[in-house]
Amino acid sequence: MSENDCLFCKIVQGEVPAEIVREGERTVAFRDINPQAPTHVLVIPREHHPDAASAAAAGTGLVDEVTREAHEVAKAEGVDGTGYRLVFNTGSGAGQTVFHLHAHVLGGRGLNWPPG
Ligand code: IU
Repeated sequence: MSENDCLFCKIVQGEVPAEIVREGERTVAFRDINPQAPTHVLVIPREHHPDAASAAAAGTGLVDEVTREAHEVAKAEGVDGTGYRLVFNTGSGAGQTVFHLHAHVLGGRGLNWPPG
């Protein structure tokens, strides 16, 4: 499943460039173009789902898979030991701007709580 005009579908299809750090059968991980931490990688499913909630509700198993891949990225980036933050912005009020499920993997610096 892909959607016209979905930027992340275009990254999956190689139509928009991205610095890919990891690829799985059902997922792709690439560096965020506007990094908010020394490690800031986005993990997305190849299949288009607008957000984590809708992918979970569809019973795709993709939220689990994205989460597993995010942990592999954290290990590869060397931030699993100190800790990292996994964020699924869900809805525009929470700051979601790209409506294709993605997990932000943030690490490599101290992260405050609560987030802004
Ligand atoms: P958000 O959770 O939907 O706000 O996250 C979208 C992220 O996608 C955001 O951090 C952007 O910097 C990032 N991004 C990107 O990595 N490449 C792009 O071409 C675009 C956005 I547009």
